[in-house]
Amino acid sequence: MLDPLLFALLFQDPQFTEPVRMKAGDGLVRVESPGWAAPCWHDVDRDGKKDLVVGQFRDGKMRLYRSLGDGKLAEGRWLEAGGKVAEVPGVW
Ligand SMILES: [Ca+2]
Repeated sequence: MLDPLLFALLFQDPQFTEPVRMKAGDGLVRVESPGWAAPCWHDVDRDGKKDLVVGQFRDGKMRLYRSLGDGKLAEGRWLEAGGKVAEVPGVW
């Protein structure tokens, strides 16, 4: 017997909305070359609202867009750890 969720995924046509350019502050959410941004939602500042974290492959840095609520994001800034821009080791 199939799990009801698996059944729904297998036998329903996926429904997608039109893509939109996400805004943050006065600009757009951007990724840097060469891409592979792997965006994800996580409540980085633990205020109960999920923030957008967008990585960049070069230097392993991540840009943080804090959620302001109501679908709005603050201008992006590099994610920091210990007062420095955080970098994921082992990335170009
Ligand atoms: Ca947050």
